[in-house]
Amino acid sequence: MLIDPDKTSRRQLGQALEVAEDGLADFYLVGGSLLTNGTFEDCISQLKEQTGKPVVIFPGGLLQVSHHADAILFLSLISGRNPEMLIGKHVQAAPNIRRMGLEAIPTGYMLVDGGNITSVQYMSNTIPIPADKDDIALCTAIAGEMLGMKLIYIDAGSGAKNPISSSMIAAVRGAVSVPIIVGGGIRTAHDAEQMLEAGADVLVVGNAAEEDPRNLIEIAAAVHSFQMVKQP
Ligand code: 1GP
Repeated sequence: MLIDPDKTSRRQLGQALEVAEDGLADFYLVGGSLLTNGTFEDCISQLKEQTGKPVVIFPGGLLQVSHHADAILFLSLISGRNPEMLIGKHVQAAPNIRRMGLEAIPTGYMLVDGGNITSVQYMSNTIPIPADKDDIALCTAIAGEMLGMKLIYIDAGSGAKNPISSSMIAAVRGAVSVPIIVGGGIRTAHDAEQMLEAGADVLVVGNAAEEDPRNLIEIAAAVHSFQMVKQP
């Protein structure tokens, strides 16, 4: 479950957590492309108080670091050609992350066109991979793996109209051996099943859970029943 601290008050977070824990979310990602409320640190602390599940930062910017978290996705935006997002911000963030003792997980982040301009596209000043260009996605993922990325995150962006296609996930799955995270616009258990069948290892759900917690429960149930069948 992705939690955007700006959209989630303390009370809302408490309620969301109850549902997420009942619905068996496996872990929490926290972050956003643009955070303005100054509640990031509080949000992480509250999560750590109320759940035993991993709390992982999905940073949209340099200020999104906290020693309370379990780890941070150390994202390099490999689908883009903005040097700041490829390495620049990392140089600035690295000493801070090291000092905090926060686990940094090297993640090749690939932004894919989800049918609308998302905050991450605008804020990162990068062009997403066209949704029908599976070959570009798979070559980008291979390059990411060769560069040492431990995860590939294929994201259509928060609130994407169209989630990542099964064919793109399958193409990337066939090309890399590291785990694949997929997110952006996942709304139903059916979306989830198709993505898992195609080879996704982790699904990230934000908006659909905010809109109706039952969505998260259904999606989590689909993920866990898939795991039971495929990896009993
Ligand atoms: C965005 O992948 C996440 O980076 C989640 O997207 O909010 O559309 O579920 P949604």
